Amino acid sequence: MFATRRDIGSFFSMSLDAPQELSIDGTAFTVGIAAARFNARLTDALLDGVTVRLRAAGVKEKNLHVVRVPGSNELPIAAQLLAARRRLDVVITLGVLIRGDTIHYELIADATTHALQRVALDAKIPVINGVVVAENLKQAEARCLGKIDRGAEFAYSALQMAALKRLLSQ
Ligand code: DLZ
Repeated sequence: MFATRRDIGSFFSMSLDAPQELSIDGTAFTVGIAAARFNARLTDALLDGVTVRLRAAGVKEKNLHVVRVPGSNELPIAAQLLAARRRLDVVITLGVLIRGDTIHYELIADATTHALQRVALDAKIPVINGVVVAENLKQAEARCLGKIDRGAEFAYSALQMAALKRLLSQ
């Protein structure tokens, strides 16, 4: 079942506790996923984490639409094209940006974050910002391959937002 109004309302209260995971039924959801190829080993791990969690929630294989783009910079346009082509409940964008010798990564991180918000608001479809921004490879690995399962977290955010969209579109 979708989360109820009361369940969703509870997300808006501030708390220092980690949010308790709700069981959200994803069997009716259609999900678009755009994943960068840059830092492929890490991005592929994020993609695995996301799809495992979505399937566990009941999202059907035929309702998972995955596209790949060169790097995180291309995620907003991919999200926009996905949103325009299909009737989606949510789009998840995945990338890994690691600090280099220049500020290039900061520019991409900023521009991508703003553009993803714009796509979401223009298309009226939730867009999950699943771009891991890390200071170094070790930090990125901890978030994509290690104890911190960002993929599962992004999938859970997507399920919550898909449920909210359905609820408020009724
Ligand atoms: C060029 C570039 C660099 C230096 N670093 C990353 C990165 O850490 N993560 C990532 O996803 N993409 C990177 N890119 C590629 C850009 O996102 C983009 O694909 C190119 O600038 C072409 O527009």
